Amino acid sequence: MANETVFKRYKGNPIITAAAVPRANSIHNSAVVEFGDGYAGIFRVDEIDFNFTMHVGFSKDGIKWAINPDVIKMKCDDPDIMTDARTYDPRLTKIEDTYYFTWCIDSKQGPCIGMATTRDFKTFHQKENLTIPANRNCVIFPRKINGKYAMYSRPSDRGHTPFGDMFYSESPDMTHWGCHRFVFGTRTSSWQSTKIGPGPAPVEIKEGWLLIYHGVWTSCNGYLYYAGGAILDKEKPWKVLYRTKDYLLAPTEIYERVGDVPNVVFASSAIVKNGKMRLYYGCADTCISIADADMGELVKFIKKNSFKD
Ligand code: BMA
Repeated sequence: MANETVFKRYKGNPIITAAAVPRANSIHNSAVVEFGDGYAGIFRVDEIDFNFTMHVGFSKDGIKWAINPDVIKMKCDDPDIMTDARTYDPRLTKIEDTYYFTWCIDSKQGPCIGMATTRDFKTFHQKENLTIPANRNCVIFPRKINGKYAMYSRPSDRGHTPFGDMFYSESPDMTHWGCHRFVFGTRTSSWQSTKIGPGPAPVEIKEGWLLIYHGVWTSCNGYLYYAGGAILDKEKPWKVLYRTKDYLLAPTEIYERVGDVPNVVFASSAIVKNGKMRLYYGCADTCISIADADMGELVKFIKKNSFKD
């Protein structure tokens, strides 16, 4: 085991593997929220024919999960909204009593961001896509900012995207998006030198918005994915207050190093409870693990390890 920063890995990692769903080749990069007296999640399942599907799951403790073998079927009132493409990388955000669920639609014109709402994790209503292609990384803020819904996203290309900066956008109605602002991009000579992208929904803290994001480095042997942390201004979340120079989590464990896409930790959900953050992250595009950090230590680490320039 390599050095750990403030995140401590759960000893029983990985907590979810392909064995959880019939026909799964892998289960990774997925979304989890608190729900009722336990947890609910939307899981990315890459099937054995390489169709990428999404499945609902429930858990009492957030560690042992029952994942529905059936693919989520969404209701959609508008036949012009695309519903038949491969789907991947879900994220979940609760705003008031509604869960907003975004994912990447693998459209013929390139990846773009789809969105649906649910209140009960039984019925899902698909709405307008949040972005045009190409964009495969999007997360919605848990409350309106200055009266508008808000999101971070990372425009991309149709392939494996050897670049990527993050942008902030706002909307009065979750359909029409504008006021796009650059947030931050890559840093040379770093684990975040190829591309960066938003991870779990931003968490509101005293100092601003705490964001866990992924950073990618291209080695002589391909991409490696890491997790970093940033704190952004509360009223103007495109303004960076702190952003980690050191990574928070790196692919060091065998289940993070070995898999369908080696050397990946991909943080996609965070549950903050009792002063702790539990991160759910995809490992090597094969399985899901968790790691916990004390919120006070996490904030301290981000502030202390921030770039000075
Ligand atoms: C995400 C997805 C995956 C990819 C991954 C690394 O953006 O596009 O398919 O392999 O990054 O986990």
